[in-house]
Amino acid sequence: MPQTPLPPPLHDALVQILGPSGVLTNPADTEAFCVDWRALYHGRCAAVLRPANTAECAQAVALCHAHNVPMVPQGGNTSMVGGATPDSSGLAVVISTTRMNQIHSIDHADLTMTVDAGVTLKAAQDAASAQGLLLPLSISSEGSADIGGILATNAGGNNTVRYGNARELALGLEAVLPDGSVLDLMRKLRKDNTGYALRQLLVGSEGTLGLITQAVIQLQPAPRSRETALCAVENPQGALNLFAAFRKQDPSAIHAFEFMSGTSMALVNSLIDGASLPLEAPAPAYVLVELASPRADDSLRSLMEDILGSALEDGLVTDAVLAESESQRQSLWMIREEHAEAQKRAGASVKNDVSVPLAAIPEFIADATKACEALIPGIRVAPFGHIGDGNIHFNLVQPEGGDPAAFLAQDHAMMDTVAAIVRKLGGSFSAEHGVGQLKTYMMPSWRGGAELQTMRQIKAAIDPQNLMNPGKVLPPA
Ligand code: 2HG
Ligand code: ZN
Repeated sequence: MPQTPLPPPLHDALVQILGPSGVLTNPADTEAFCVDWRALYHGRCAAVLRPANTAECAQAVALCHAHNVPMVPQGGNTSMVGGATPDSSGLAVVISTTRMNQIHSIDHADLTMTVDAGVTLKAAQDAASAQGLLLPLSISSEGSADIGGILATNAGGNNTVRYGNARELALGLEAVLPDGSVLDLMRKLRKDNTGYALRQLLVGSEGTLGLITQAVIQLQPAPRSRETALCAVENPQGALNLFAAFRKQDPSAIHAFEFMSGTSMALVNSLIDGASLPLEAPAPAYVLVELASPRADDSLRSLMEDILGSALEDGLVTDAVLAESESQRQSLWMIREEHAEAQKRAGASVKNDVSVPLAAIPEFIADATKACEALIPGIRVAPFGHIGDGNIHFNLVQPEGGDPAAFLAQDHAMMDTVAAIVRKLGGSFSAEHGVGQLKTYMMPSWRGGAELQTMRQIKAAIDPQNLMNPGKVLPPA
């Protein structure tokens, strides 16, 4: 029996449209859709709907709209901020995009991919790569996160430093609006200056304005040369100086420039099977830098060696290893990609996905570390992230052997302590993970006045009944 049954006429009409396997109501089947990746939120739902295409999705949404049923869009369920988890009322339906999973076409003239929302980022990357192209967005959760989710949340990740966020890759978009109408913006145009940029309004709206069903994604020629290195540095300033050295020589060659603190790296080494530091000794901080180019010559190798050679001579870098094969490159990336998982295994953690101007990063990390250590003795401050974009995951892991619940009970105190420093330095309280439900409480003080008011007016115009992903992004009025 469903926890809160759908009205029978609605249930029957949904089964008619989606088929019996498209409407899950058994709690054993729906439970996984009601808990977020970090298990911070345990919601309930009346059903999980699994449309297989836009037409099914639009009809299901129109029915829910007519019955005043709240809808929670969900892709790979990898949100870090509870953005795809229903509340505890049990009244909402989750609309899962997993069955909308066709890659429709790859266009070599325009370098685009036309793809359904439920295709995982990894599957889309692989399809591009099989045709000599690159889908230039890479995130740790790419095996599960899907195209609809990465666009709805304007995901960032490891290649933002070169290609921008998901927003920059979305040439075209299709979405089902809260009343079931289909917004067809599936154009492939780089130049189209005709009215409000509605697709950009949908991108980053976290499912609160509509459910993204398809997209046209901008691709790039696949790199034919790549150089990847892991470097030990003394501190965040050292990482920034190294970034400046690469940027000065060839900014377009930098595909990724990632920072990892010694604390965070140590968690990966101790908690992730197969991870081991390929350097002489642990260091206070590390950088993973990747250069890439569609050229097949060896100029990247000499660029990497020249810059790292001087950096080692100057003492800016204290040790470094260059990947000599694709499998070594994968091992270096594995160490970086497993930071979130390692922190999850280390116990309860509080995530501060913040950004500040590049020059302010050392001051931010130093001040925020001091403040958090004063707030909770024994806390493990484990920052890492996309330092080339000014985006640090300033994550706080519970004291070893401490009580996870007691630690999490202080999450707002920790988040507010960090946010105060971020604010002083002109940064943002959420650089790439979005607002979801975790950070709605911060919106009035950070995005108040005309900014929040305009957001509320847009929401009210598109979703007057507040049915699409209610409780996310915007705090209660
Ligand atoms: C990453 O950069 C993800 O690996 C996850 O954004 C960050 O766990 C985190 O805080
Ligand atoms: Zn990240």
